[in-house]
Amino acid sequence: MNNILKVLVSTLIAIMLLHLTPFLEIVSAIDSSLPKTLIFASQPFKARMWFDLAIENPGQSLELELDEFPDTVFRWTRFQFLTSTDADGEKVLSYGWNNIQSIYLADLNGDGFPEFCSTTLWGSGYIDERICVYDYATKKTYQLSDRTNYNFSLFIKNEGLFAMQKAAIRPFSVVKIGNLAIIDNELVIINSEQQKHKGTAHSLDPFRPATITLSSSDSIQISSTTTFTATTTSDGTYTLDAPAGTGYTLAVSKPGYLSYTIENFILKEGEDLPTIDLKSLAGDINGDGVINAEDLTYMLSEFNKKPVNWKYADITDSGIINAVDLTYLLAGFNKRNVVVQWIEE
Ligand SMILES: [Ca+2]
Ligand SMILES: [Ca+2]
Ligand SMILES: [Ca+2]
Repeated sequence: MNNILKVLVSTLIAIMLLHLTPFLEIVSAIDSSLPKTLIFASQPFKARMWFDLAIENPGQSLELELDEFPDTVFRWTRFQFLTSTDADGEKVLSYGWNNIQSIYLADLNGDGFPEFCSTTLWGSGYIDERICVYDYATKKTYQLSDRTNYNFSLFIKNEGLFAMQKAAIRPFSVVKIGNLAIIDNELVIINSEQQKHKGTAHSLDPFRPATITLSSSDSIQISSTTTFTATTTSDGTYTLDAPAGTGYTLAVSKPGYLSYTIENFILKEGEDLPTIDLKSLAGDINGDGVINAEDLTYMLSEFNKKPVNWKYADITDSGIINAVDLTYLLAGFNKRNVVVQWIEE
């Protein structure tokens, strides 16, 4: 009987210890004072985020160890530098770039060793965003920047590190987006074919381009409010270069037409964008978002004439405002800018 009790008690103690061990680990992790140490381990090297101030507040300082660089501690300190500490002491890796907003780790040149990839802020007063990269394996620094013209920033998606080049002036349109890579000793953005989406917007005067804007306010998928734009060619087609995502707003606008907006739009990799027919939305001559008596008045003021003041009253772009244009305007009479919700087929 005693023996059975002993076995029971020792089994109970073993079970308790088993359950206690992870608990103790959590306690010690919370207890450890700053800087925190993260240890990543995986092969081959997949892109990952160390921290991004746009996503979360990591505190004043962070430390990191990597299997690829044993016996070395990397340390980031807010408003200071990225350093490495090994048997030879501490070295600054981010010479010249101290306002580091994020550090992502990715193997940009395919040598199996990760590079430190950062979005950084430059200047006082006028501030531009740049991508700075430090390759610890070769001790080389790379930069993507174009002060006053473009801003560059990083984000991660599906274990891939993406770079985005945006205009520095409103509406901050994205001019390039793609994977970040080092090719022939240069830091470059590689556009993926999967990101080129074709679409069509039909109208009555196809030589006047329509503007397509795709915007996202999703702060996780894409680093900040982002707008991708494209314009239609003479056959109404356009190509938008944008990454797959959800929660997009797709808007088509064209002078003389009501706008057409799709909310909560889902963009899938490699898929075309919907065909939008603007023909029934022609006749908003003054561009106030509604086709009404005002537009009719403008049209009639130059009726049977070559348009002078109201060129968009010549809906067909035929060189004369006549009954054909009037028919289109009346067909859309009292309509307003269209906003629909995206419904997946
Ligand atoms: Ca590398
Ligand atoms: Ca109007
Ligand atoms: Ca006409």
